[in-house]
Amino acid sequence: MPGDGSRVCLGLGSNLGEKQRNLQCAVNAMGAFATLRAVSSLYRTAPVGYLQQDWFLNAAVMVETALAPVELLRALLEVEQRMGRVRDIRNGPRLIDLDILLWEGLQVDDEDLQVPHPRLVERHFVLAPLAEIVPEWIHPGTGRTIAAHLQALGVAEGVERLALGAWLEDQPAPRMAR
Ligand code: PH2
Ligand code: MG
Ligand code: MG
Repeated sequence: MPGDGSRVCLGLGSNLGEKQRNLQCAVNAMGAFATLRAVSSLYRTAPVGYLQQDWFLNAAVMVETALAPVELLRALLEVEQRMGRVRDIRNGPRLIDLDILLWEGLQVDDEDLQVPHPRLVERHFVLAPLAEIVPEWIHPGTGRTIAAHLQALGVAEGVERLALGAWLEDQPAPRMAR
């Protein structure tokens, strides 16, 4: 559905199981309700918030979707669930985490959904991949570009870009269990 939806940036993260496959599987699953427009590199990142866990793979994508924000949130949570995500520890280990980061031309401040993502500007593991795909997008809360926010964070510690090229196509993603 080219051109008939909103442009939305999503953050992806995984630190359990086959991390890269989990990210690939999630992006594939999103094809049911969104069109992929841009994909960042993969990043190997040290855990933030809850430290007693494995390192993460993080990435960001830009999609176009005709869904409303709450509908997209529900669709992403459903992908997480169908892939087998279990929620226990806050900020703890996760098979797959799919977050709405930015929505072109829109801000949302509901109990269940805040866009832009409230912790976006302080998280290197989010800003580094995001700045690859939408460096010039303006954060509506701060008026600054994503590239400026990344620069403001300074030296990246524990955030390593992996030179994997087209990581999405590297291997076929497995089908999801229903
Ligand atoms: N996600 C969190 C908490 N901490 N740390 C890294 N490195 N990457 C994440 O995606 C991440 C995190 C909560 O969603
Ligand atoms: Mg998250
Ligand atoms: Mg999340």
